[in-house]
Amino acid sequence: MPGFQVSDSTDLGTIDDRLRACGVSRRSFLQFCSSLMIAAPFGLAITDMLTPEAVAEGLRQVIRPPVIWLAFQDCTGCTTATLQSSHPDFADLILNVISLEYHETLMAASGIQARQVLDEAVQKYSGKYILVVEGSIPTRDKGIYMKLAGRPALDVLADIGGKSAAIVAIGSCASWGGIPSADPDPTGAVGVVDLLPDKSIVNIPGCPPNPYTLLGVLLQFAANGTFPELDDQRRPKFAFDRDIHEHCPRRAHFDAGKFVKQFGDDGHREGWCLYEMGCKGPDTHAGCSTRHFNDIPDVWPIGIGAPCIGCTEKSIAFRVPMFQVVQIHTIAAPPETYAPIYSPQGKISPIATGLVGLAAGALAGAGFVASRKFSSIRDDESVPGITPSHGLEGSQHKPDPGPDAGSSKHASGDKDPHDGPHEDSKNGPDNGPEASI
Ligand code: FSX
Ligand code: SF4
Ligand code: F3S
Repeated sequence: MPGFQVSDSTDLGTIDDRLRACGVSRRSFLQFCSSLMIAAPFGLAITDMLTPEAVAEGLRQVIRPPVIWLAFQDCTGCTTATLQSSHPDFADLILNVISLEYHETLMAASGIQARQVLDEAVQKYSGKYILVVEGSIPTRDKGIYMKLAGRPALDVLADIGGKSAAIVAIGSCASWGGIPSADPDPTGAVGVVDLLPDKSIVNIPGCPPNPYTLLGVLLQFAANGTFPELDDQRRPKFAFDRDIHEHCPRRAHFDAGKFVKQFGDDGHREGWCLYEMGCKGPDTHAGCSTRHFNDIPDVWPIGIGAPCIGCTEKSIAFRVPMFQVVQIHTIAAPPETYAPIYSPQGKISPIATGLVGLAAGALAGAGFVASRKFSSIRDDESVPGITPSHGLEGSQHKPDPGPDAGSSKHASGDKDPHDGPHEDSKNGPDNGPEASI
């Protein structure tokens, strides 16, 4: 790793120096690196290495990046989520791997003393620090609705953001306005990217966002001087490339047509799907379903029985009423998703089909693994011993979606995600509970 280039780095020191000085055990740091690898298995340069030991070794040599953290119109949930953890070590470790130069909510100083700390940090690390912005920026009436030390937040962001090496907008408020921008939006709240479109900015939306995503982004920048690959909304792909619905533990209930109809009903107590309660999971890109908050299993909205409100999506959260049902655009519902069965020799009994399927599946699976290991042809996913013309290949990899598969049916405004299996869902979304935020 080339390391973060900070000329006056002697007082920052490497992460290793800091861990030693603070008496952080090797075991704690390894656990931290393991968590990071689980949170970001792909798409983050620092977790491309094979083992937590290798990641830890690489990170130890990295110079702690200087970070200035500004808070504008926010609830401080972003800071709280970052520092709140069931493992006390986690919060400590975050503060050990970055050099937090200024964070007005966490620091003891206030008033003129805090202002001096900020000025000194900006001057000392000008052009080299990472600015983390929490909260939205009010723009209406020349930004008079929020001032820091007598200066409108607009000016503070332009000044301190302009001198930074890069900016991380943490939370939905800083990414695109968030709650303060909800109708009627009295302050004209916007995100950082609206005001500094030419800066290098990463958005980590979420209300609150996942702390591991922030940490991964900061560490990659510190280690390589780069940000991870971003999507078209400047969100790191490693954390936002899939939607909640793809990995939701209630997905089996969605597929089976078992929906909660009312909070507290039997389906709700049984943990059924919250789609008809307005869950925005099918339209929301985030990793909450697999990376729960505070390191506590099931601590995330759907895990505690609340529908996802789409807090990471600019076009959904605080825009679409909380209990309004979303349309299913991107997936087909059963039975359309079941792979077709091909029978090259006429009719086969259902039992025989099942047994042959099991055996063929095992063989094909083993062959597939072997082919991935030994094939020298890039993207060659053929299964040894099974010719491409055999029906099995088609059913394994390229199921015929059928004429109605995909989004066409549901994009037409059909309120119910299922036509077939979902017989008990007589309440269309329009009959369900309706409320706006
Ligand atoms: Fe916004 Fe952060 Fe929501 Fe709160 O401070 S993203 S209101 S959880 O936490 O800015
Ligand atoms: Fe989970 Fe919501 Fe999808 Fe239901 S609609 S499976 S609760 S993400
Ligand atoms: Fe937000 Fe939905 Fe996750 S509301 S926290 S994206 S489950």
